[in-house]
Amino acid sequence: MEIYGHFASAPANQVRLAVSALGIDATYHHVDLQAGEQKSPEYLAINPFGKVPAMVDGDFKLAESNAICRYLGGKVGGPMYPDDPHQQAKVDQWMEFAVNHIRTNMSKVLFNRMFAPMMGLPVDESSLKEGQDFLDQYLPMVENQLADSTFITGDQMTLADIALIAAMEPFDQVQISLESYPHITSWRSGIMAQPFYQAVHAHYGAEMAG
Ligand SMILES: N[C@@H](CCC(=O)N[C@@H](CS)C(=O)NCC(=O)O)C(=O)O
Repeated sequence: MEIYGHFASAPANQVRLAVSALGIDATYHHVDLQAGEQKSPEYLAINPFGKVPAMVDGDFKLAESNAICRYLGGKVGGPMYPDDPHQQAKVDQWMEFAVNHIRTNMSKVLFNRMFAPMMGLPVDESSLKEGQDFLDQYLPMVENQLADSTFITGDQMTLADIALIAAMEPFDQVQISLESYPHITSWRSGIMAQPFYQAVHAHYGAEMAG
Protein backbone atom coordinates (compact mmCIF):
# COMPACT_ATOMS: atom_id res chain seq x y z
CA MET A 1 0.00 0.00 0.00
CA GLU A 2 1.19 3.52 -0.83
CA ILE A 3 0.26 6.67 1.08
CA TYR A 4 0.91 10.19 -0.25
CA GLY A 5 1.12 13.14 2.13
CA HIS A 6 2.92 16.18 3.45
CA PHE A 7 4.07 16.70 7.07
CA ALA A 8 2.15 19.99 7.46
CA SER A 9 -1.12 18.62 6.09
CA ALA A 10 -3.72 17.72 8.73
CA PRO A 11 -5.70 15.45 6.37
CA ALA A 12 -2.54 13.64 5.29
CA ASN A 13 -1.40 13.27 8.90
CA GLN A 14 -4.83 11.89 9.77
CA VAL A 15 -4.27 9.10 7.23
CA ARG A 16 -0.70 8.47 8.42
CA LEU A 17 -1.92 8.21 12.02
CA ALA A 18 -4.75 5.86 10.99
CA VAL A 19 -2.31 3.63 9.06
CA SER A 20 -0.08 3.48 12.13
CA ALA A 21 -2.92 2.88 14.62
CA LEU A 22 -4.37 0.13 12.42
CA GLY A 23 -0.97 -1.54 12.08
CA ILE A 24 -0.99 -1.38 8.27
CA ASP A 25 2.22 -1.87 6.36
CA ALA A 26 2.40 1.08 3.95
CA THR A 27 5.04 3.04 2.10
CA TYR A 28 4.85 6.79 2.72
CA HIS A 29 5.60 9.25 -0.09
CA HIS A 30 6.19 12.93 0.63
CA VAL A 31 4.51 15.16 -1.95
CA ASP A 32 6.28 18.50 -2.32
CA LEU A 33 3.28 20.85 -2.20
CA GLN A 34 5.48 23.97 -2.30
CA ALA A 35 6.96 22.80 -5.62
CA GLY A 36 3.47 21.98 -6.99
CA GLU A 37 4.12 18.23 -7.23
CA GLN A 38 0.42 17.62 -6.45
CA LYS A 39 -0.48 19.11 -9.86
CA SER A 40 2.01 17.02 -11.84
CA PRO A 41 0.52 14.58 -14.40
CA GLU A 42 2.06 11.67 -12.45
CA TYR A 43 0.37 12.68 -9.21
CA LEU A 44 -2.94 13.64 -10.87
CA ALA A 45 -3.05 10.07 -12.19
CA ILE A 46 -3.09 8.98 -8.53
CA ASN A 47 -5.37 11.72 -7.18
CA PRO A 48 -7.20 13.77 -9.83
CA PHE A 49 -8.15 16.33 -7.13
CA GLY A 50 -4.47 17.35 -6.97
CA LYS A 51 -4.30 17.24 -3.18
CA VAL A 52 -2.83 15.17 -0.37
CA PRO A 53 -3.59 12.68 1.03
CA ALA A 54 -3.99 9.87 -1.49
CA MET A 55 -3.77 6.12 -1.17
CA VAL A 56 -3.00 3.34 -3.63
CA ASP A 57 -3.84 -0.23 -2.65
CA GLY A 58 -3.02 -2.52 -5.56
CA ASP A 59 -5.12 -1.18 -8.45
CA PHE A 60 -7.37 0.82 -6.15
CA LYS A 61 -6.75 4.56 -5.80
CA LEU A 62 -8.50 6.76 -3.25
CA ALA A 63 -8.47 10.40 -2.12
CA GLU A 64 -10.09 12.29 0.79
CA SER A 65 -8.84 11.67 4.31
CA ASN A 66 -12.07 10.40 5.84
CA ALA A 67 -12.79 8.11 2.88
CA ILE A 68 -9.27 6.65 3.05
CA CYS A 69 -9.48 6.14 6.83
CA ARG A 70 -12.86 4.41 6.53
CA TYR A 71 -11.57 2.17 3.74
CA LEU A 72 -8.57 1.21 5.86
CA GLY A 73 -10.67 0.72 9.00
CA GLY A 74 -13.13 -1.48 7.12
CA LYS A 75 -10.34 -3.47 5.52
CA VAL A 76 -8.59 -4.21 8.82
CA GLY A 77 -11.82 -4.65 10.79
CA GLY A 78 -12.09 -4.39 14.56
CA PRO A 79 -12.82 -1.69 17.10
CA MET A 80 -11.10 1.23 15.33
CA TYR A 81 -14.03 1.23 12.88
CA PRO A 82 -16.77 -0.92 14.46
CA ASP A 83 -19.14 -3.03 12.34
CA ASP A 84 -22.18 -2.30 14.49
CA PRO A 85 -24.24 0.27 12.50
CA HIS A 86 -24.92 2.54 15.47
CA GLN A 87 -21.33 2.48 16.74
CA GLN A 88 -19.99 3.03 13.23
CA ALA A 89 -22.38 5.93 12.64
CA LYS A 90 -21.15 7.62 15.82
CA VAL A 91 -17.56 7.24 14.64
CA ASP A 92 -18.61 8.73 11.28
CA GLN A 93 -20.41 11.58 13.02
CA TRP A 94 -17.30 12.60 14.99
CA MET A 95 -15.03 12.15 11.96
CA GLU A 96 -17.21 14.63 10.07
CA PHE A 97 -17.31 17.00 13.05
CA ALA A 98 -13.51 16.82 13.36
CA VAL A 99 -12.96 17.63 9.70
CA ASN A 100 -15.75 20.14 9.06
CA HIS A 101 -15.65 22.10 12.28
CA ILE A 102 -12.33 21.60 14.07
CA ARG A 103 -9.89 21.11 11.19
CA THR A 104 -11.44 23.78 8.95
CA ASN A 105 -11.23 26.43 11.64
CA MET A 106 -7.85 25.29 12.99
CA SER A 107 -6.54 25.68 9.41
CA LYS A 108 -7.69 29.32 9.29
CA VAL A 109 -5.90 30.07 12.55
CA LEU A 110 -2.79 28.07 11.59
CA PHE A 111 -2.51 29.71 8.20
CA ASN A 112 -2.80 33.22 9.55
CA ARG A 113 -0.74 32.73 12.70
CA MET A 114 2.05 30.62 11.21
CA PHE A 115 2.14 30.10 7.45
CA ALA A 116 1.22 33.61 6.27
CA PRO A 117 4.00 35.27 8.32
CA MET A 118 6.44 32.51 7.26
CA MET A 119 5.57 33.00 3.58
CA GLY A 120 5.51 36.79 3.78
CA LEU A 121 1.77 36.85 2.99
CA PRO A 122 -0.70 39.27 4.55
CA VAL A 123 -2.61 38.02 7.58
CA ASP A 124 -6.35 37.83 6.92
CA GLU A 125 -7.62 39.14 10.25
CA SER A 126 -11.27 38.31 9.54
CA SER A 127 -10.46 34.70 8.64
CA LEU A 128 -8.25 34.45 11.75
CA LYS A 129 -11.06 35.78 13.96
CA GLU A 130 -13.62 33.52 12.31
CA GLY A 131 -11.41 30.47 12.93
CA GLN A 132 -10.84 31.44 16.56
CA ASP A 133 -14.53 32.19 17.19
CA PHE A 134 -15.66 28.88 15.70
CA LEU A 135 -13.04 26.95 17.70
CA ASP A 136 -14.31 28.71 20.85
CA GLN A 137 -17.75 27.45 19.91
CA TYR A 138 -16.83 23.88 18.93
CA LEU A 139 -14.02 22.89 21.32
CA PRO A 140 -16.36 22.94 24.36
CA MET A 141 -18.49 20.33 22.53
CA VAL A 142 -15.46 18.02 22.31
CA GLU A 143 -14.58 18.83 25.93
CA ASN A 144 -18.11 17.88 27.11
CA GLN A 145 -18.01 14.63 25.21
CA LEU A 146 -14.62 13.69 26.69
CA ALA A 147 -15.88 14.48 30.20
CA ASP A 148 -18.09 11.39 29.93
CA SER A 149 -15.80 8.94 28.13
CA THR A 150 -12.12 8.10 27.77
CA PHE A 151 -12.25 8.38 23.98
CA ILE A 152 -14.61 10.43 21.85
CA THR A 153 -17.14 7.65 21.20
CA GLY A 154 -16.58 5.54 24.32
CA ASP A 155 -13.96 3.39 26.03
CA GLN A 156 -12.22 2.44 22.82
CA MET A 157 -10.03 4.58 20.56
CA THR A 158 -11.50 4.76 17.05
CA LEU A 159 -10.92 6.55 13.74
CA ALA A 160 -12.91 9.45 15.23
CA ASP A 161 -10.14 10.06 17.80
CA ILE A 162 -7.60 9.92 14.97
CA ALA A 163 -9.52 12.52 12.92
CA LEU A 164 -9.81 14.79 15.95
CA ILE A 165 -6.21 14.46 17.07
CA ALA A 166 -4.98 15.23 13.54
CA ALA A 167 -7.20 18.31 13.42
CA MET A 168 -5.91 19.43 16.81
CA GLU A 169 -2.19 18.81 16.27
CA PRO A 170 -1.33 22.49 15.68
CA PHE A 171 -2.65 23.66 19.07
CA ASP A 172 0.84 24.62 20.28
CA GLN A 173 1.81 26.31 17.01
CA VAL A 174 -1.34 28.48 16.96
CA GLN A 175 -0.95 29.38 20.64
CA ILE A 176 -4.46 28.38 21.60
CA SER A 177 -4.54 27.73 25.32
CA LEU A 178 -5.95 24.40 26.40
CA GLU A 179 -6.37 25.62 29.98
CA SER A 180 -10.17 25.60 29.78
CA TYR A 181 -10.17 22.12 28.25
CA PRO A 182 -8.76 19.68 30.84
CA HIS A 183 -10.42 16.62 29.28
CA ILE A 184 -9.13 17.45 25.80
CA THR A 185 -5.68 18.01 27.33
CA SER A 186 -5.47 14.60 29.00
CA TRP A 187 -7.11 12.74 26.08
CA ARG A 188 -4.69 14.43 23.65
CA SER A 189 -1.54 13.83 25.68
CA GLY A 190 -2.59 10.20 26.29
CA ILE A 191 -2.90 9.56 22.56
CA MET A 192 0.28 11.45 21.72
CA ALA A 193 2.24 9.26 24.15
CA GLN A 194 1.16 6.06 22.40
CA PRO A 195 3.70 4.23 20.21
CA PHE A 196 1.47 4.41 17.11
CA TYR A 197 1.46 8.22 17.37
CA GLN A 198 5.17 8.46 18.14
CA ALA A 199 5.91 6.28 15.10
CA VAL A 200 4.34 8.95 12.86
CA HIS A 201 5.91 11.96 14.53
CA ALA A 202 7.58 12.00 17.91
CA HIS A 203 6.61 15.63 18.11
CA TYR A 204 4.47 17.32 15.48
CA GLY A 205 6.00 20.71 16.30
CA ALA A 206 9.50 19.45 15.61
CA GLU A 207 8.42 18.32 12.15
CA MET A 208 6.72 21.63 11.50
CA ALA A 209 9.90 23.47 12.38
CA GLY A 210 11.89 21.15 10.13
N1 LIG B 1 -10.92 17.30 1.94
C1 LIG B 1 -9.57 16.89 1.70
C2 LIG B 1 -8.65 18.08 1.88
C3 LIG B 1 -7.30 17.84 1.23
C4 LIG B 1 -6.48 19.14 1.18
O1 LIG B 1 -7.02 20.25 1.18
N2 LIG B 1 -5.14 18.99 1.10
C5 LIG B 1 -4.28 20.13 1.01
C6 LIG B 1 -3.18 20.07 2.07
S1 LIG B 1 -3.85 20.20 3.68
C7 LIG B 1 -3.56 20.12 -0.34
O2 LIG B 1 -3.17 19.10 -0.83
N3 LIG B 1 -3.37 21.31 -0.91
C8 LIG B 1 -2.61 21.47 -2.11
C9 LIG B 1 -3.37 22.13 -3.20
O3 LIG B 1 -4.59 22.36 -3.07
O4 LIG B 1 -2.74 22.44 -4.22
C10 LIG B 1 -9.22 15.73 2.64
O5 LIG B 1 -9.77 15.67 3.73
O6 LIG B 1 -8.40 14.85 2.26
